[in-house]
Amino acid sequence: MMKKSAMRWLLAIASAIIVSSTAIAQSKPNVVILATGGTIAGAGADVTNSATYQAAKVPVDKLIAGIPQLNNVAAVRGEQVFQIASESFRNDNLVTLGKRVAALAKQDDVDGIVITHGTDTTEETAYFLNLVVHTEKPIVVVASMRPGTAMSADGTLNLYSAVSVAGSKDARGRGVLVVMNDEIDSGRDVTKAVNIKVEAFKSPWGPLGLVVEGKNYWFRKLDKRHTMNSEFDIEKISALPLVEIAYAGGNVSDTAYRAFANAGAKAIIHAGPGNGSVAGPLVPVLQELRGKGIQIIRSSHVNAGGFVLRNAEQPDDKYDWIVAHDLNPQKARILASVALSSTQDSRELQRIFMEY
Ligand code: DAS
Repeated sequence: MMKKSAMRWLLAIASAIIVSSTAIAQSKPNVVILATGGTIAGAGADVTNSATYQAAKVPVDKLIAGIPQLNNVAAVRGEQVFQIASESFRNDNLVTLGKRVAALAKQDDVDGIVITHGTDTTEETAYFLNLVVHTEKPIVVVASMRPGTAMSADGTLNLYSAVSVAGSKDARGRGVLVVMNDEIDSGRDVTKAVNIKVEAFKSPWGPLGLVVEGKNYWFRKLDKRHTMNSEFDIEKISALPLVEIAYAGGNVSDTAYRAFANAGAKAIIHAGPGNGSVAGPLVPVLQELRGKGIQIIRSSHVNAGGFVLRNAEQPDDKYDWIVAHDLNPQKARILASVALSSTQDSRELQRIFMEY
């Protein structure tokens, strides 16, 4: 018969363990992982296949089970929102994802959200969420350049870092973030600059910070409007208007621009060389399309950081055109799509391009 003192001692130990494990559980942030597909969920035939594989194969629960260390930084649960390669994202995928993120961000039992995504359009989704989700909570988009089946796969550490950042109090209020290759970038600025290296993502004006072994090191904050300070709200968006991108270099013709106009585009992003330059013969065509009510937005496809200055390359005031400021064509399309869901006024649109 165990002595009463020993029983009391055991009960005291047991209750201390329960209290401490509850405290630890409560001290860990709750992070939800929304999986959409991409290489981070990819699988190749052999460990040497770092570039030959099928994207969007591994389900979110398997991604989470593959990194038991996630439990050291957060209480994690997953949802499979889509299972697609991100080049196949449509506007309605953006709206569906945005509404799910906004709904989760409102929940008291959610401290941060991670979105696993393909690298091809990470920059578009991250910018879209930055514009339309009203929350201070960290929202982190994460991808990988190699499938989890490859040697030196980058997805495991990227996802661990992303969950760690999403559960960090010091990541709150910084806008939507992209965590890749130890960097914490702004969803507004970052773009996929190289399509075959692990160091694939670049922000023309630099990252916001670094994350190393689960610790964040911040260097700057995003100056442009975002999330809580955005005039756009996913809860007021049911569909995005059609905005198309026409890529222009030498020997450009008006074929694409006219085809987009005939297809009902509300705006055409002119992805021009240099300062969003417009070839002489194209100017009257864009003026004609503007006259039909289509917004013309001059962007630059220079890859290390475009910066289109209003009235510098073209008399934008005279033609009633818009400049995309430092947004690349694919980001300009996202902002134009969101902005056109609330205004058709070109002066208002130009304000929006300078503020977001
Ligand atoms: N096709 C790419 C995508 O899904 C694969 C990747 O790099 O994630 O964006």
